[in-house]
Amino acid sequence: MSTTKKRNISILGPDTLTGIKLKEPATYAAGVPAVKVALEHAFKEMGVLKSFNALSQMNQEEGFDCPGCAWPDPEKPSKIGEYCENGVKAIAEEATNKKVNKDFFKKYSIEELSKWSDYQIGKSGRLTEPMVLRPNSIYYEPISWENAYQLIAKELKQLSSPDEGVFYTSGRSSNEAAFLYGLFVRAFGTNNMPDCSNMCHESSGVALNETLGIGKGSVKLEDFDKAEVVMVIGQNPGTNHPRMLSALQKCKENGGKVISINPLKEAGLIRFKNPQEIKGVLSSGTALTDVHLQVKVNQDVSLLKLIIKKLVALDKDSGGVFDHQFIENYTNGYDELIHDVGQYIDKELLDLCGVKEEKINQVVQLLAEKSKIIICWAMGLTQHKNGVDNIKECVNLLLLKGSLGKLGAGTCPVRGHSNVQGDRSVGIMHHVSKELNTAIQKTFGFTPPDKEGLDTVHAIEAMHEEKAKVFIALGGNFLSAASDTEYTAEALQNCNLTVNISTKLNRTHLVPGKIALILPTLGRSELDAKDGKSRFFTVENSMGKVHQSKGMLKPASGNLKSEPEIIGGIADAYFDNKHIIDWKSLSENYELIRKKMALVLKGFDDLNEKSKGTGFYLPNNVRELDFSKLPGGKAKFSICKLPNHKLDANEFLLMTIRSHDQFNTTIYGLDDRYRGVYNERRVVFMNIKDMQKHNLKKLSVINLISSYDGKDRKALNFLVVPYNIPESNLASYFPETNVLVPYNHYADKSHTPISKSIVVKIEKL
Ligand SMILES: Nc1nc2c(c(=O)[nH]1)N[C@H]1C(S)=C(S)[C@@H](COP(=O)(O)OP(=O)(O)OC[C@H]3O[C@@H](n4cnc5c(=O)[nH]c(N)nc54)[C@H](O)[C@@H]3O)O[C@H]1N2
Ligand SMILES: Nc1nc2c(c(=O)[nH]1)N[C@H]1C(S)=C(S)[C@@H](COP(=O)(O)OP(=O)(O)OC[C@H]3O[C@@H](n4cnc5c(=O)[nH]c(N)nc54)[C@H](O)[C@@H]3O)O[C@H]1N2
Ligand code: SF4
Ligand SMILES: [Mo]
Repeated sequence: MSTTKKRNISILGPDTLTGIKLKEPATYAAGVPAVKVALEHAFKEMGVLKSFNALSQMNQEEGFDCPGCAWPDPEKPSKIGEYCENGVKAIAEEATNKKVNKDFFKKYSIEELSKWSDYQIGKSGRLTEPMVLRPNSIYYEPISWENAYQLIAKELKQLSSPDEGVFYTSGRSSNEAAFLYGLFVRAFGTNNMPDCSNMCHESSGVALNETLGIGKGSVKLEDFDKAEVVMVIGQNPGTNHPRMLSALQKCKENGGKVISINPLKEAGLIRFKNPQEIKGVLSSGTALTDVHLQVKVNQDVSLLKLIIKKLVALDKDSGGVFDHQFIENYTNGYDELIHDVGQYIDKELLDLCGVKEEKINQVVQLLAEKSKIIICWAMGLTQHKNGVDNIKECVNLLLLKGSLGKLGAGTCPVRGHSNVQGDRSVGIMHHVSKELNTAIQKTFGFTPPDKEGLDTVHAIEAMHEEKAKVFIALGGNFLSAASDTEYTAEALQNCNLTVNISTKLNRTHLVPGKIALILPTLGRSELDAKDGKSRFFTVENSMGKVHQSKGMLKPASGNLKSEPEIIGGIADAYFDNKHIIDWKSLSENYELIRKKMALVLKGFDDLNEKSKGTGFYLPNNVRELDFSKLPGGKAKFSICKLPNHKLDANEFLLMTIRSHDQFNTTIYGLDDRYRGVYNERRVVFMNIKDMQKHNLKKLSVINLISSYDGKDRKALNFLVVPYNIPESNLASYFPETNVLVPYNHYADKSHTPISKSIVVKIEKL
């Protein structure tokens, strides 16, 4: 356990083992066990009545949007229930009856709490009132809202430049809150708006913007019904987007094929027993994957290049494989792409990707014959040094096949947090958008800054170097989510003030700046009322559809404020109530915020009305095949390089992934049911041949060590679990392994940390 000098805090928490039980990995997802586990979580946290009350409103038209992932709801949500096991866990976690109040903080110092596991910390309950940690103190104490706002205002005013402030956002915030936050940060005078998406789909945003002119996906939910082929690459939907399995099921029932590309054979992609259907409970369910390509970690470009190369050969031989009309009309760079793939040798690509050629040929045959192709991906592609190229290679394939702008085809980056896409659409970004700045200037009468801001990795660096001194977070758990935990902890502790607007206690609260504030906020399932009238807000799902969400549960405490109100309070205090914007009135009136959003943001006109009912889609140029924003007015083929991993005999590539029982840094439980691991998180999945080579047995205990730029980083005490994973690859859970990710190693262009391909050695205990 590492500690800090200033306060005796454990940065990483305990590394003790919790009593593992292993079973065979599951061969299907959902079914009866999912319903059972979901209800257990719900009843334990919320009690029976509140559980049924909450679940009957979740993802329903007049209810609240699931606080889990960003997968869209169907046009007509099922009245029986439109949610999955992990959606239930998400709501149970938010609507828990347990409370973290002033008595809790009086009893436990942050030094003591920091020795608790993330699981224990998260299970403590909901935050109920604003708390402050004074200089050198180790106990949070209550503070009034007004004094908290004044304290923030004082610290912000003391900065020698607005660029010494860092304003983080996590993807659970509503559009209204995020818009107001972005507006305040710009009015304050900086673009330092790191976002959780910097660690997530930033590589997708960069790749899609450069090639197709929009940083979002192009498919809608109904495209899955019509798709002939769905490729799921670097994504584990059974755990992270469970209702996507229903979409894949429909695709299969309509004759479509599913190809999965993943170093692991994830249960959710093998077979699905839909718990919403009687047959899903009673029968053996629907087989999902037709061909699984067990690619080595971060060799997707090698694999895709080989697939494309084989398709080029087929197209030359017999024709009809590529959509030449589409290529001619809508793309640039075809000849260069064909020339590029021609330079590679099949055998070399084959060795690199580690997939059997016969399987690749099956996929090539499928792709050759079909043209309605969807490619879905998530963190398995984005969190590598060449994350952007991984996605560009997928776009290459879709462009060759003309699989864009038509029903049943397109790009599908599957988003993480339920409103991460919306937050970006309404202005959370460290980049400067001239268009947005002009619209803000016109609508609000102040000039936003035009200097690029800091993204997540650079914000950490700036805080570490004491160039940034105040850190404010609208949601999230920055310390545990970011790379290089110990370095990030030093960065946060260097700050004069750290502020977290949160629903639940997490480790970031326990690794504070000199002064720290916790500002508790309403969860999205809770009734948000003003003067006796309930308010709704809007969110955007993974497919660009904006709709309303209205909480109805009794708030965890009478002393919570909504996110917009908190932002309004901070802004009002900072500007001494003398700004061109009346922050207080604006922050309390969501209808007014939406009116302003409609004036500033493209596609949001008439937001108040349009967001009602099932909502509306934002404009998407790929759906219209309009590439006029790109050079030459056409979509772009890309030349992608192969990743360069030369591992020594004792080195591995480690991917840090999610277990079935967590939402990012929130640990729901200690089981990873689909992978057969129970009651333990400190595990490392390893190929049996590697175990033999390194003289390891099942459940041997090892340390993981990464060495970058001459610095060793260690994660201690992991149990070896023999698993069907390619040789020289390892998998382990985050956030426990984040300590291994060097803060200064990230994807080219997108700056997403390399959390899926960390070079590590192992140390036997
Ligand atoms: N229940 C639950 N739901 C969630 C989350 C959660 O933590 N829990 N998190 C949310 C968030 S913020 C996000 S971003 C998404 C994340 O959703 P995912 O991206 O599905 O999450 P990960 O667990 O990171 O899984 C990545 C998958 O990629 C594979 N993979 C890793 N490296 C490679 C590679 O090099 N190539 C290929 N082809 N595959 C690879 C892994 O084996 C794993 O199956 O889920 C969201 N939904
Ligand atoms: N090694 C490694 N690191 C990773 C990843 C990985 O795959 N591997 N994945 C990365 C990804 S994809 C992401 S998105 C980031 C996630 O990074 P974050 O978004 O920062 O982390 P979360 O764990 O989602 O944040 C959870 C906290 O959010 C707060 N919260 C929950 N709901 C609300 C709400 O409605 N409002 C407010 N204000 N607060 C709320 C709660 O206090 C809770 O403790 O982590 C990244 N880190
Ligand atoms: S798929 Fe995602 S959004 Fe839908 S219920 Fe499950 S966790 Fe919630
Ligand atoms: Mo994410």
